[in-house]
Amino acid sequence: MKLYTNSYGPGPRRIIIYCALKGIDDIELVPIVPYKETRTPEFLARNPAGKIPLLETDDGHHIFESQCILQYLEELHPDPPMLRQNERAMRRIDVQSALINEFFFYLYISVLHTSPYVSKGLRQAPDADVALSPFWRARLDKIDEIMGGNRFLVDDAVSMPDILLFAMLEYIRHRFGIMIPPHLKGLTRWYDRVLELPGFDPIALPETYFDEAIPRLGTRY
Ligand SMILES: N[C@@H](CCC(=O)N[C@@H](CS)C(=O)NCC(=O)O)C(=O)O
Repeated sequence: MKLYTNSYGPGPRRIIIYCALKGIDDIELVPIVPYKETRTPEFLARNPAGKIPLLETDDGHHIFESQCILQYLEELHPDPPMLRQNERAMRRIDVQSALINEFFFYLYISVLHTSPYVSKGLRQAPDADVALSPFWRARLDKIDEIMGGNRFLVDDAVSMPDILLFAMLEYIRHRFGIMIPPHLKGLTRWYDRVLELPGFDPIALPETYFDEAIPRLGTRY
């Protein structure tokens, strides 16, 4: 199997974190530069959406969308289970996963319209952040509320939503200086708990990602 990927994008990081936690080390990694090598005719023939991560199976099928790749890998590597067998946990996994994807959708549009990192080539409308910020904040509040007193997002063991959300929060923290709002104490503790999981390596963004923007703009909550 081959994974077309990079080492730091939030989608790619989901797969990297999953494989580290599961001890999967037999997938060949093919490094891809996003927005460049993702737009070539060869790449688009493999993934019409032109995105990484992209998994090529041993029988030549292509699977894209990080969540779909994780579901496929989970079928091959069911232990320890990241998508639970019991009905109640499965429903919580579905709800948390849906909220996480909504959270990231709203947040990413906000960031696109406000971050100097992504301003090139886009006509930014900073009001988008004002309009959308309550939407992503509400999703994060709900994720925290559903987690309640559990150690992880669904129960006391790691499951797929932990991986889905962590990769997103890690990326926006390091790239855009957006932190977990401090009133979400459960999620704040959860973030540190994930960082301590065995096999887990923190993200390393390429040098080219750093400029003076975060020091200049400060972190946001
Ligand atoms: N929903 C997709 C998002 C993937 C995504 O946005 N990938 C970015 C890098 S993290 C990408 O490949 N961008 C390149 C492009 O748009 O050309 C997933 O979860 O896999």
